[in-house]
Amino acid sequence: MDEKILELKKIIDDSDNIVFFGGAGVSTESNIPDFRSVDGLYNMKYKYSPEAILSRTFYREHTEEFYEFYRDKMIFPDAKPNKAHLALAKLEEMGKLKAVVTQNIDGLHQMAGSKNVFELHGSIYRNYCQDCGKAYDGIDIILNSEGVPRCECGGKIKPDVVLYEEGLDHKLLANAIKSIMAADVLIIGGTSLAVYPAAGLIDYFKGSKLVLINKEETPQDSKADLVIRDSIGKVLSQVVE
Ligand code: CNA
Repeated sequence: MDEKILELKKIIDDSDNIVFFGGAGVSTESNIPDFRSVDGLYNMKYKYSPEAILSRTFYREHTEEFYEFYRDKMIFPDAKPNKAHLALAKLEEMGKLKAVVTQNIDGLHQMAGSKNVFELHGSIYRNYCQDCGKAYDGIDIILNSEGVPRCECGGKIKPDVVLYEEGLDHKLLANAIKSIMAADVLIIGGTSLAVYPAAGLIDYFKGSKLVLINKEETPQDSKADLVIRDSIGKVLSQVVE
């Protein structure tokens, strides 16, 4: 086993108070593209950047185009949890991992069996009517509609995902911060740490070991006790059997 993987294994073996903070890179091995790596959404041919399309202004002014992109690029109905999601669920089951704080909206952590998941940016599996507030669970209502999905009352249905220019849910944010503050080990993985305020949450960590697993360099690498620049599924599946 590689030296760094052995070091991570020891950190995990020695702690029963771990929190994981992750992003889109956790799901690329489930074939969901992230925004920033070489084969991420940024490098595909779109008229606008993902951030522009997934903004509140764009949603309001070009709702139909928003949905075109959203159906095509944000919903992956066949995606299955990968080795990273499964390893994290296992660590929670073993009583070692206390929470997953994720920027992802794909629901794959829960699908893998994780229970305590803070979805900072919401979930594609929840939607609601902007007029009457009726909740629509699941992705079928979006996938089986054309153009702008409508509620039975006629109102627009909006996904319960946090768009750029929108704030995070206060209670959820406070609970995610609380879990990070209480952790002894924080493992950060599959995130460019470029999207705020989510990326700022790691500043609340006061524990003993900060681990960063990411394919590319991040602005926070220098703060970490251990940096592993590799695929997160490959790394976590080696340390969690
Ligand atoms: P990002 O900015 O796209 O960065 C992803 C990072 O992960 C990059 O630095 C990559 O190098 C790295 N990476 C990619 N694959 C792997 C891998 N297999 N192992 C290790 N590292 C890898 O994504 P962030 O999450 O940091 O950005 C925040 C945005 C992207 C959030 O608002 C998300 O909601 C949004 N997003 C979510 C999904 C999803 O739910 N799966 C998909 C695409 C974008």
